[in-house]
Amino acid sequence: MDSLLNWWAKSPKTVTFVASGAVAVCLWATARVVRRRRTGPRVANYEKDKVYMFNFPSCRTIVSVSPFGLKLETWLRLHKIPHTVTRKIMVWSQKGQIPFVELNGQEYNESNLIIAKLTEHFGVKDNLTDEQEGLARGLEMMLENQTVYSYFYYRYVEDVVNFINTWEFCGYLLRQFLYFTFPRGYGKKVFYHGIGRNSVAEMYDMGFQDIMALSRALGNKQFLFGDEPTTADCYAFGHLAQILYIPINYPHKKFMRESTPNLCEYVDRMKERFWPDWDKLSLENLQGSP
Ligand SMILES: N[C@@H](CCC(=O)N[C@@H](CS)C(=O)NCC(=O)O)C(=O)O
Repeated sequence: MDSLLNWWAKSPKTVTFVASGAVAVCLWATARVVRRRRTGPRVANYEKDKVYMFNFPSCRTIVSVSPFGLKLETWLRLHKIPHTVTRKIMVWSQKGQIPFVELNGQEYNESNLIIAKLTEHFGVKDNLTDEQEGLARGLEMMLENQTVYSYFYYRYVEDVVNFINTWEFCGYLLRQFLYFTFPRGYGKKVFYHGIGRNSVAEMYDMGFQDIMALSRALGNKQFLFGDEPTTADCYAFGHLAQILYIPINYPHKKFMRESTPNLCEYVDRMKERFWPDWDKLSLENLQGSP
């Protein structure tokens, strides 16, 4: 014990790093074992045709730091689908990601596949023309296959410490581990995606151009396709809310404020329309479990 304390006194950074690595490995191994052992649904006494969604805990200024989770929750609200949300860390889908849902004892994962499944199951529809459907698909894929990597690079690589500090649901040791691993993991991720082979300025500019395209598509309308919101608005809100509401200095936030004020008003409009309980939920769910 004494030698451990001596080691801590001599090199606190190394000890913190080794300890946080050990904690993270234990959490990861536990999550794997729990995932493998699970044979039935997480929610055993489920109500028929009720969606049980799993998402990250909240941060003070945003209900979910997962754009995919925020999109899906907003979509469930848009279509008034009966649901409850469990906000926890270390609860992963069978594919190892968040968000995911259970419906009638069956897991569905990957947010876009979940939306497709629930659209069919609940018979909900957006009432768009074929042309609008085509445009919506293009905007959704732009957001999820390019824009997201542009702003994720900032938060997971360039400003990871400030970003992770908004995650009150993570303990001290886990945060130390994430400061170290996220920039490396995301650096690789964007490199193999391809966008990361460009300079950082080019990567950000690609995100700006996407945001400008959304702003032009919105124009003076209330929502992307008119006076009523549709699924495409849930995608846009899920992502743009990350940029506007998380208190870090994304270059995309400055760009939006200076160049696309219509989008800033639109994000607030979506929040007001679907999230009257935003502040309450954000503050109520700050703690992860375990
Ligand atoms: N394409 C997935 C993306 C989900 C995703 O990337 N979720 C993140 C949280 S925002 C996650 O679970 N990351 C952990 C991992 O990928 O290992 C979806 O739309 O559901």
